[in-house]
Amino acid sequence: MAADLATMTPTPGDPAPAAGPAPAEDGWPEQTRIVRTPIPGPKSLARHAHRKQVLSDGLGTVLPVFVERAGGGILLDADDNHLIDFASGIAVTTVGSSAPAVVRRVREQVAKVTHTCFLVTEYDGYVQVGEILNRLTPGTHAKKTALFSTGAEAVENAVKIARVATHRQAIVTFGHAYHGRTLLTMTMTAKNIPYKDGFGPFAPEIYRAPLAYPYRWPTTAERCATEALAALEDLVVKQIGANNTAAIVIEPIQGEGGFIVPPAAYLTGVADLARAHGIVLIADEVQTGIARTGEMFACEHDGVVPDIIVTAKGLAGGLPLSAVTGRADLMDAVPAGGLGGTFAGNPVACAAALGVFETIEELDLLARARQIEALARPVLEAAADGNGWIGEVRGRGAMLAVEFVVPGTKDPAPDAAAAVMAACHRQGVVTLQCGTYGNVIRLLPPLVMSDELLLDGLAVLTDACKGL
Ligand code: PLZ
Repeated sequence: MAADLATMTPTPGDPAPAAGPAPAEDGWPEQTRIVRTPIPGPKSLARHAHRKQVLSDGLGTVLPVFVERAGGGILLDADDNHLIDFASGIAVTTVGSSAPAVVRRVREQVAKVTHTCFLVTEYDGYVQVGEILNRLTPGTHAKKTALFSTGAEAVENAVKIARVATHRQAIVTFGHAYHGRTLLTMTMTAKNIPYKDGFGPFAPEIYRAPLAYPYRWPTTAERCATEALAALEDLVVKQIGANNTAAIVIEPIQGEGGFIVPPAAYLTGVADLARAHGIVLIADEVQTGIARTGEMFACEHDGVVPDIIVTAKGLAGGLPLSAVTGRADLMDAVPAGGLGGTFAGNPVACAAALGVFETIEELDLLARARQIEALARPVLEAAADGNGWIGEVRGRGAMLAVEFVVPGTKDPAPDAAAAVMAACHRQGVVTLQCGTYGNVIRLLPPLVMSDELLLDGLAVLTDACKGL
C-alpha cells in the first residue's frame, strides 16, 4: 500500500476512495516539500500581525503561517510554501485533511440538515456513529455511546457518568496527564503553565498518582511498573478510600505529557486494581484513538478493556465531534436529560465521522500506521545513536516522539527541542513540541502521507538533530 500512497495521482472529481487515497474534488496540493519564502512568509506575517490586533493573546500558535489548502501530507500556505504536516492539527486529520469520503458525506449532509439538536429531534448519523463505536471499542460486553463536541467535554461527561453510576466522587488522574481546558479537565491536567496558572480555584475531588514513565522513573525502568502500581494502590486504598473512588482516568499513551508509553503490565495492573474495587476505568483516547497507533484504540496494545473510552480528535476528520462509549449499565445510569448539549453529535460532524471510518477501512489505515512506525523508527533511532542530546525515541504507530536531554544527563533540554523545531519549521516541516518539560518533539503525520514525504520530513528533523 505504501507504493500506492506514494505514486497515486490526483483525479479531480473522483469521489471513491476505494482505489487508494484519492484526492478531494479540488485535488491535493502537490505532494512535495517546497519552500519559496522564509517561513512564515511575508503574507503569513502580515496576516499574523493583523490577527494579533483582533484576537486574544491567550491564543498561542506553534507556527504562524496561514494555511489555504491541505491534503495528503501537505499544508499549502498563503506564500505558496508546501509544508510537510507532521502535526495533523494535533492528531485530528488522521485520514488526511479533506479526505474524499469525508468531503463527500459532509457535502451531502450539509445540504440536507445542518442541525436539529439531538435532544429535540433525532437523525440517523448520530445512531450510526454510536453503533460503530460500540462495535469497534474493545470488549464483547453490551456497550452504549453518547456524542459531544470536544475532547474536554467528553472527558467531563465520562466523569459525570462514572460518578452517577458508582455514587462515589473521587477521580484519580496521573502525573503528566492532559485532559482539557475546562474547569474539571484543567484540574485533571497535570501541567501548570500554560494550562492552569492563575485559573484556579480548581474542581474538588481530583487526586493524582505518579505515572509510570519508564525513562524518568526514580529507581529503574524495570521497576517502574511495579512501583507505580504500588503508589496507585496506596493512593486509592489508603489515602482516598476505594469506596470513595468513582473513576481512574488514564491516557493509554500520554499525549501532551510527552508521548509516554507505559511499561508492560502497567495498564493491565491499573485495570485489575480498578476492577477489584468497583472503580470505573476511563481510557482517555482523545489523542491516541481512531487508528493513530496502529490499533483502533491504543489500549488494545496492552490487551486492556476499559469500562469507558473517550474519543475525539481523529473521530471526525477535523469536524468537532467527541464520544463517550462504555458499558451499557454505566451509560444507562444517567437519567434522561442528564447528558447532551446543543451541538453535541451535530449531523454534519457525524457524517464526517462515517467518512473517517469508511476511509480507515478502505485504505487499511491501521496497517499504514504500523508501516509508518516501521519506516520512521529506524531513522529516528539512527539519529539518536551517538547523539547525546537525544535521550529516548518512543511511541507507537504514527504517534512517535524524541525526548531531548542535556548530553550525559537526563536533564530535560527544552532549548534543544525548540532549536530542532525551529530548524524544521524554517525548512517547511511542521512539528510539535510536548512534554511537561517541553523537551519532546512529537510526530503525528496523517496516515495517508506518502513514504517520500515522511522520509523527507524525517531527514530534515534528523539533520536538525545533528546540528545541535
Ligand atoms: N484528552 C488526551 O490530548 C487535547 C490540546 C491542545 P479538546 N489535546 C490537545 C491545546 O493545547 O488545547 C486532549 C487530549 C487528551 C483531552 C483533550 C482535550 O480535547 O478537544 O482540545 O477539548
